[in-house]
Amino acid sequence: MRITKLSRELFIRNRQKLQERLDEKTIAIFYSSDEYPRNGDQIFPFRQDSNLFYLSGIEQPNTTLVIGKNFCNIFTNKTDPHTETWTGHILSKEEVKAISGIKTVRYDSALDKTLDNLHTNYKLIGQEDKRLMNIMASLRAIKEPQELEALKRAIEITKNTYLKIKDSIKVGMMEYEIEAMMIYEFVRQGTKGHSFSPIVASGENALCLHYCDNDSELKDNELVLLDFGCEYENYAADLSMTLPINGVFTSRQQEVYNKVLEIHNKVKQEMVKGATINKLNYICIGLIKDACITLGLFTKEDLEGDEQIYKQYYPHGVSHFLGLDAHDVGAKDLEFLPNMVLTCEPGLYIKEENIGIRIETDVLITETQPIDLFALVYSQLTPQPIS
Ligand SMILES: [Mn+2]
Repeated sequence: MRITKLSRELFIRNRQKLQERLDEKTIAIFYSSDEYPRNGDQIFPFRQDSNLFYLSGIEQPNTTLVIGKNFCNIFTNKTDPHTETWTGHILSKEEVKAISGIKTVRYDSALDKTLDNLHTNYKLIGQEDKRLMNIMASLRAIKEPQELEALKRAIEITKNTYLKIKDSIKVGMMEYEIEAMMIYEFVRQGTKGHSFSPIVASGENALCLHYCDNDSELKDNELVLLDFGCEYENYAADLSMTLPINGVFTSRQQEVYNKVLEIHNKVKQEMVKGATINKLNYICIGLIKDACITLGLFTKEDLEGDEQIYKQYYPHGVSHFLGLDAHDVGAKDLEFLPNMVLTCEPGLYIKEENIGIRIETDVLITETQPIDLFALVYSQLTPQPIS
């Protein structure tokens, strides 16, 4: 079993924060992810449920956390030498205790009886409970120092990878060759891989927002849009960059790119304490509409006739929370507080001109100015600064 490098103080603190929000009469139950069969005797790679990891740090299946205001038990698999021969070490009770900081570790054979007993005096709730999930989202949105370190490391590795890719892109390469560089660099730098399916979208492929076939040839005079990030200690990076394949933008590509970059910078400045994703979307859509008019995609009169007309050029939102999930928990009306991390990702997609451009970086909310955690890569990325 994988053992997290994050220390138990984080998980102890996370549980305390949840316990402060639970009432005396409620017990919350968090289950680990299942192992999903792939084919034959193969299973998909195991990824722990994000809430269970956040509260315990335990990375194995068949784990259940039962937590109340003044109660905390964790249930795990009994160590079994036969299984261990084939699939590796199963954590002992002592190890679970050491990783999670939970004092009462029990085998999962005792779970049903424990829940039956608790049921008589408490209300038992699980991940289907909306209020509990809202609490988890508001807790997970604000990062503890150890979480920020993990996120920064994920971003650093993604940045290093991007810089290598940027210098090797050539006309005639296949998209999957770039995907191969991503996974090579991620694993070589000590991560388990991607935090989501990577997008390497050249030419018209960039018009499909979640394109991930990555099997086309990179052609002269076209752009390639990369949207990818690694996962480090279960924390996700998320970066989108768009480059001219032959190294030089056409003047039209440059014009559209500069608009997206300008919008990215403007929206990023609004990522301050008290703002919300809803507010960023509102600001971004205003900027997109103006940009579309300037770029000649539609006129002011067209917009007056159909205020949704911009959606064919910009059909997605500008930001999402980032953390244990690439599209992390956190509502669109959740007010920003220091130590939240969100993406900033405006784009423009012009089908008739074969242009799809998105610029996305990861931004830390602070007491004062937002900090672009990709700032370094960003300055090196810009093929030509806005004039
Ligand atoms: Mn994103």
